[in-house]
Amino acid sequence: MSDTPIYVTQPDLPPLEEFIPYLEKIWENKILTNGGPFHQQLEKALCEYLGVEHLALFANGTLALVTALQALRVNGEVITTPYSFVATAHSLLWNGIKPVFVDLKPGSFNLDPGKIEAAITPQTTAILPVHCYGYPCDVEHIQEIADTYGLKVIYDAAHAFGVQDQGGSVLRYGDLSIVSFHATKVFNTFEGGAIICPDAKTKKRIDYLKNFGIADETTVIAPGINGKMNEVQAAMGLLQLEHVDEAIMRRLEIDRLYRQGLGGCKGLFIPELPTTSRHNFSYFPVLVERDYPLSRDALYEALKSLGIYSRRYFYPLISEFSMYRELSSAHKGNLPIASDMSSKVLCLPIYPSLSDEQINQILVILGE
Ligand code: T4K
Repeated sequence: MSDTPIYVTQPDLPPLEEFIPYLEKIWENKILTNGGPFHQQLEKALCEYLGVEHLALFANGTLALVTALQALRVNGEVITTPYSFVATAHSLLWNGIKPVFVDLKPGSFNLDPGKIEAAITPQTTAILPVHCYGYPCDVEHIQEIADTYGLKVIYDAAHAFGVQDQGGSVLRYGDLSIVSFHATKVFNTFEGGAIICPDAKTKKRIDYLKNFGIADETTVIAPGINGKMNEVQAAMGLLQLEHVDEAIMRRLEIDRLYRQGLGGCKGLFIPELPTTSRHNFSYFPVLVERDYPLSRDALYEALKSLGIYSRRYFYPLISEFSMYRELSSAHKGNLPIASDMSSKVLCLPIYPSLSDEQINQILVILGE
């Protein structure tokens, strides 16, 4: 039994005394939100860190997704994955768009581009794939289909902060990408998120849309939402940026310890790391196969009874929730790979303050 609960993740918090000067500055300025100085600094700092040119901060990743779809005037039907957090498909419903679920590529956590074309109808206007656990999608194939059919591509890159391929940040793909800075993410601002945009013109439109659509004191260009990140969140982001590389290094070490420890464990399949030039180790998914002594759910419960809170990300599939399951694309027969993955996956605890001792404890239980 673990003395202190071990969660699937724990926020990486910088020393409190380092945060106080930021708070003092906010108290001094009395600018709390609406694109204040820390907000502006963080947008600049994140562009530099991520190697992207334009980025608009948001209060959370979901509002960023909702606004990204609005900004590109996406409507009708959008092709997306059922294997994600509900926010992915919810952002479509919030825009009055019909989600069309397409299955995963065998052996992957991401949309199968080979199955996208068959799901396109005259109503399809965009594709909304997810770089699940920070594993990049087959971006070239997806873009090829989008170009052929004249579709927009918006990446839900909520898990992909800091992930790079040979050409740089994976956030540069598609028409827009969104990231999440939620407390459970590699880089957190308590709650937070951002849209990565290709040019200044698009960023300007997005900046209006996240502030009710207000362009100036007398002009409102669209029914925008209130999606603004506040100054406390932005200050947290600036401070977190100083520590995030160290945090990712520790995550890498934990990933290695798990891989070494679980390598010979019969019935547990450990997916290979992506072939990216930089991964962020945001999650540690394992697949509990039939020849493991316990079922996936029994293992989840056994860990829980010992104070270890793994998570079944992503079970159930989004397509199984009541607001989606009547859609024809939500039928289980349409999604065999995603259904299989969802029935086997277990995400083990991974976060910088997880100690070697705690990891050993988890390894012993899994190997018993
Ligand atoms: N797209 C994708 C693909 C996403 O995964 C997400 C979010 C979004 C879009 C939307 O982005 P945001 O709007 O959230 O920025 C969590 C997160 O709430 C959610 O952000 C995340 N995905 C999802 C995968 O995981 P839950 O319901 O599992 O979170 P919760 O509260 O159960 O937290 C998990 C564990 O983390 C807890 O057992 C303890 C620990 N924890 C959590 C919080 C909030 C802490 O130690 N401290 C904390 O403050 O959804």
